[in-house]
Amino acid sequence: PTCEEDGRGALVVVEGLDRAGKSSQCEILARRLQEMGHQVRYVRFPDRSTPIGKLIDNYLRGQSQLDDHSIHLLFSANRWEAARSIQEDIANGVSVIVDRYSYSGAVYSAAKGNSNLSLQWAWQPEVGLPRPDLCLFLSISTEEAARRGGFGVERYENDTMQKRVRELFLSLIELPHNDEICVIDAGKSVGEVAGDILEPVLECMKNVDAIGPLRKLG
Ligand code: ADP
Ligand code: FDM
Ligand code: MG
Repeated sequence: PTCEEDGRGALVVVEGLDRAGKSSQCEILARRLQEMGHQVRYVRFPDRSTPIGKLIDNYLRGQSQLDDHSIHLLFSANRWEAARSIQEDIANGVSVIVDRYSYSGAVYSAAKGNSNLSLQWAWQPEVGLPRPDLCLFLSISTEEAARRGGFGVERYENDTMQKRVRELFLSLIELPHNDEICVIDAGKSVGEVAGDILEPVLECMKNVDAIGPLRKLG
């Protein structure tokens, strides 16, 4: 028996720059919540395992070239194909921890220097997707992130891109409708960040039944 036997799960998204610590923190969070008796699923985007995800993976590894709008819509489609199962889990009392979501989707595409793709255009395909009950933005400077290891070979792993991504992330989280965003200082140690994250997540999980059913992104 778990505490959310009669209630729904929470949809918690973790966002941030490359090497902000998202994947490490998602794993720690999922494990801690499980140990506390909650039902949890950890999901990451892009989900490279589906047919759409394989197209994305090829693109990120530089194995294919795609129009900026086209790859953008594939990233969004990759979330839409997972939306139903996320909704079902949430309804069944399972909390879903998501590693990157619509914010990465809009921001990375709009950060591309050579595209005329606005943040506003990039957001549109996200409208109607399950809306996170809480978004944890792991905030880190590009310099600090770079110190955590050199850039890999994937697309977007370069200094110019990361700087633009950070600026766009910051402009997005300041929008008034994004009230569920919690900014976390990701420059601290792994353990400290994990501690800072746990508190707002537990608070959110306690409050989801007061929020009512899972909402949709607008
Ligand atoms: P992301 O998923 O955001 O790209 P990761 O969790 O994969 O980030 O972490 C990127 C790298 O930084 C890994 O080598 C990880 O061990 C290290 N790392 C993660 N969090 C911290 C931290 N708080 N302090 C120092 N190094 C960290
Ligand atoms: N990315 C990720 C996007 O450009 N759009 C998206 O919608 C998502 C979810 O893909 F550079 C980018 C961000 C990053 C790359 O990231 C894959 P991971 O977290 O290292 O797999
Ligand atoms: Mg990661």
